[in-house]
Amino acid sequence: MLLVGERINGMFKDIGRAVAKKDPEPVRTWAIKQTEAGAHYLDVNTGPRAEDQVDAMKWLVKTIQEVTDIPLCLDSTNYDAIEAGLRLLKKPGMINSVHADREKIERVFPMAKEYNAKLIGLTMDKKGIPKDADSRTALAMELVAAADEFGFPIEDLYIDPLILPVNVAQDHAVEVLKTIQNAKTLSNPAPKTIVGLSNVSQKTVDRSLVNRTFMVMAMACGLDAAIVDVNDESLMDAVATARIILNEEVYADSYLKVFKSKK
Ligand code: THG
Repeated sequence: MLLVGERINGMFKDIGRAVAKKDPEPVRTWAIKQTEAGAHYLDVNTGPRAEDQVDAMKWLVKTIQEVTDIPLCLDSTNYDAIEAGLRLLKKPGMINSVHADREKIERVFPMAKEYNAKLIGLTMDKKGIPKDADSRTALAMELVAAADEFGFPIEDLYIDPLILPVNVAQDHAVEVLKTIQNAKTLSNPAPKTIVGLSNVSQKTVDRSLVNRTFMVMAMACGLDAAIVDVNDESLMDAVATARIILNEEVYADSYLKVFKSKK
């Protein structure tokens, strides 16, 4: 399970403010905290309010790389900001994200290939996010076909079926789970799958419980990666336990300790 730390995102007030004022402290703190908690990548999102997205992305990437060696997942709808970030990366990173939309595909797949980056492909197009699993899977197939067309390694493509808050889009969650299963049938080798986990719990009363419950269900459907709150210990314990139950890790009474020591 590849875990991407979600916390360096302008959506959070402290990070939004840090980006606006170019105050490195909150960014450094969260880069270190997430690295220590076992993140494999860090999501980097300037937030919608940053005036100059290119400049904000460059500043974030530099600031983070001063305190951690783990690779970065550049999260933006502004491809110039993503490319500016890619140029500064010390290690091959991840692009978050491309839509199943011809114009975006033609811009992003060649860029991902050039910078040797992994790529997240969202199952949405100009019409938005479809509800049912079959429509989401059809968009995933367009992304798989694009990988083939542009000579992009399919195992570096992460299909994201876009989980939505369960309090307002309750009928989507089960469709997302089916899409995760379907993605594995699209090609051989198959693309990987990822979700932005915390979306599912937005504005619910016990976010951590909703997050970890959906997480283990998605893992049972074959999920490969997730953008998560790596500092949520109950989530990390659930991930470790799900790996045991799915027989991906050998059981020992000390398995939680083992999982933590691998960080
Ligand atoms: N797929 C992909 N990328 C993504 C998402 C996705 N990137 C962003 C997001 N979704 C995943 N990251 C987060 C980060 C924070 C929250 C949810 C998802 C979140 N934030 C608090 C909130 O909105 O309530 C912020 C409030 C605060 O504490 O300041 O929930 O799906 N590819």
